Amino acid sequence: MAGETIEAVDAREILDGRLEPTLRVEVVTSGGSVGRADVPHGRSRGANEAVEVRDGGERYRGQGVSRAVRNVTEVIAPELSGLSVTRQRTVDERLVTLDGTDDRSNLGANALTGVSLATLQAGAASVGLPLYRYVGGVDASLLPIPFFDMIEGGELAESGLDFQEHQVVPIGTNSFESALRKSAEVYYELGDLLKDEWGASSLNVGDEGGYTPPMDDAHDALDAELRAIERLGYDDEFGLALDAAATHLYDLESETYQYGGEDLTWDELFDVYGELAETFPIVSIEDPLYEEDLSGFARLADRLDVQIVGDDLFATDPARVARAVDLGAANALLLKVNQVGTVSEAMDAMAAAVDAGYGVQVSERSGQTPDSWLAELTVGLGAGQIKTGVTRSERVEQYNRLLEIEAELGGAASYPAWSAVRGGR
Ligand code: 2PG
Ligand code: MG
Repeated sequence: MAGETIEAVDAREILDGRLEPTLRVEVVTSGGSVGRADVPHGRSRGANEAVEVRDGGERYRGQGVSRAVRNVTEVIAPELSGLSVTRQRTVDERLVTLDGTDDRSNLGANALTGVSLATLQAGAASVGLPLYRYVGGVDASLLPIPFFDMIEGGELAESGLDFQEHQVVPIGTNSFESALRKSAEVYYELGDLLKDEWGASSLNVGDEGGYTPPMDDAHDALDAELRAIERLGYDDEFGLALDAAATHLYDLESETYQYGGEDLTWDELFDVYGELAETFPIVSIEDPLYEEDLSGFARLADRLDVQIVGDDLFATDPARVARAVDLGAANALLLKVNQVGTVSEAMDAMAAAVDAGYGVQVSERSGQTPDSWLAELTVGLGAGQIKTGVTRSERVEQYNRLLEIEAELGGAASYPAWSAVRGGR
C-alpha cells in the first residue's frame, strides 16, 4: 500500500501559556489524516539556538509571528506538497534546504519546528498509531522520570534566587503514576511549609508553575524541598536537582559568575556545587557553567558524581554534541526540538549523545501550550527523563498524557531505575 502524501500545510498565530504569540501548524494528507503541533518558545535561551522569526513593530510588542505563519503557508507548503508524510527525514531535509541558513533565521526555527512536528503527527495519524508508538515502534514502553521545577528563580521568576530551577526528582518509585502522585504530594507539602516560613507570596508561581518564595540562597530552596519530602517519609524515593542556567549568570568581560551577590571565579562556583552536592541528595545539575566552557563542563563531569546536563551547552545541535562528547563535557543532553528546528536533527543530537553513553532528558520550553507532543516524543525516544515544569495546564497535560500512555501500555510499561538512565554512570 502506498503511503499517504502531504496535501496541505497550514499555520496560524496562537498564544502560549504566557499569552505570547506562537504558531500552530497543521498538516493534512492525501488520505485525510491530520497532524497538528504547537511550537514552544524559550525565555532563557542560549546563543547557539536556532533563531525564530518574529514580526517586530508594535503588535504584541514585536513578538507576533505572522511572518513565520506566511513562511509556512506561502514558502514551505508548496514545496512539501506530494512528499510522503512518513518520510520524516526527507521532509526535514527539505525544510533545512529551503531555509538555507545555518541558524534557521530565514524561514524561522519556529516555522520549521511547527512543520516538522505537525508532519510527525500526520505521519502517525496516517498509519493509525499514537505518536509515541510511531516514533518508538513496538518497543516504546519506557516512561520518563519527571524533573519537577518546584522552586523557580533566574530568568523565569522574581523570587530572588540566582539558579533558575530547584527540582524534585522521583527516582525511587516503580511506576510513573506513583512518581507523579508522590511528587504532587511533595508539592502540596512544600506549599504549606513555604507559606509558614516564607510568607503567603511564596505560593505565587513562576513561568513553569513552581513556587517563588522570597529567597536568595539555593540552600534555602533545597532545604525546604528536602524537608517537605522528609515530612512525607519519602526520603528514599526522591533526589534533588538544579538547572543553574549559568549562561545567564556569566559576565563575559570579567569572566566571573554573578552568584549570591558576588563575582565568583570558576573555582569558587565549583566549590558552591561541591558543597551543595555534599549537603543535599543532588542527582543532577543542568548548565552549571556558561555555554562555551566545554573544558569546565568536562572537569565538572569528572569530579562530581552527579548527572551534568547540557542545555545551552548543546542547543540540541548534533555538531555541538559531537564536539562536547569528544572532550567528555557534561554527561547528559537536554533535548529541545525548537533549539535546532527539526525532529530529525534533534534525533541526530540524541543519537550522538546515546552513542557516547550520555543520558537524555527531553525538555519543555518555559513558553508552551497544552499540546502534549512532548510527552509522546519522550516515550517514543525512550529517553527515560522528562522536564516539563510543575503546574499550569501546559505542563500538567504532559503528565496527564504520560498517565494515559502508562495505562495504555499496561503490563508492558516500565518506569526506569535512575541508575539505568542517568548520565555519568
Ligand atoms: C531551560 C528552559 C526550560 P527556556 O533553561 O531549561 O526550563 O528555559 O525554555 O526559557 O529556555
Ligand atoms: Mg536550562
